[in-house]
Amino acid sequence: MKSLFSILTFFAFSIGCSQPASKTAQPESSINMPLISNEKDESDTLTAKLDKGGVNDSFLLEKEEYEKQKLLLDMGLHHRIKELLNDTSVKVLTQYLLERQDKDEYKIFGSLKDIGDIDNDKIRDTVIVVPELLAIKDEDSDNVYYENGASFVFVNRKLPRIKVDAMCVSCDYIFPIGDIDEDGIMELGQYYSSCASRLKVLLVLHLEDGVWKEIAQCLYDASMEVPHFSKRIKKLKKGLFQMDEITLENKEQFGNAKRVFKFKLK
Ligand SMILES: [Ca+2]
Ligand SMILES: [Ca+2]
Repeated sequence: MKSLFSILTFFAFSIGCSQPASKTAQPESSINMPLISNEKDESDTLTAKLDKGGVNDSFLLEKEEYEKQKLLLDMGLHHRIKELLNDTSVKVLTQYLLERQDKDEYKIFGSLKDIGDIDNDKIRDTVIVVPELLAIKDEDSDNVYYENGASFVFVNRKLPRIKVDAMCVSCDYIFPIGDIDEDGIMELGQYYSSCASRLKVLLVLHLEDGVWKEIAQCLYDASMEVPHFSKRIKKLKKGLFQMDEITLENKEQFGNAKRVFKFKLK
């Protein structure tokens, strides 16, 4: 994937879900929301510190905590995101959310997409997109660097989240493709958008040892939208699936825009 992604560049931020909340969503009352006694006073104090130039580590921590508390009080924010705000292992981009609180696009952070029963427990699963600061390990140097990204987060806590190192993300970019290896968990397709480039990537994800792993990929050309990207990955039989790559480059190089790749998953 690294080689494919290296040809893409990342510019704009655009996170979204287009489908309405599922009936499986849990009520807001299930969240234990801490209270802020006087929000305005705290805001004024923080602003005063900023004016004095008192920006240091402790100030940033205080600001982060203030943003977190403000979001926890927001009834429009989905309870699953609030859980992540209280999870020290996840760094939700609080400022990103707050900057959008009064805009229409903010509604997506209160809604879910139903993507079917992924773990075969007879309960349909729902997914939401969460903006997140990601720790990414460089494969060559082993150094860790941080990048704004997002995650597909399932309301079903048994399913781990899927991290995306870009911010052009929509709930529609993740979709089930069937249980290819028939282990009881659906494999997922993912549309990976670089925001700016014509060439995107289609990925196949397989849940293994509690992590969604990329097991196959092909290119997606945004200028050739038919058929829809979710129709370009098919299970052929147990342990075998196909990906259709349709690009202008294929047409120029091989005389046919469509190339078919077959993969095994045992
Ligand atoms: Ca399920
Ligand atoms: Ca499977």
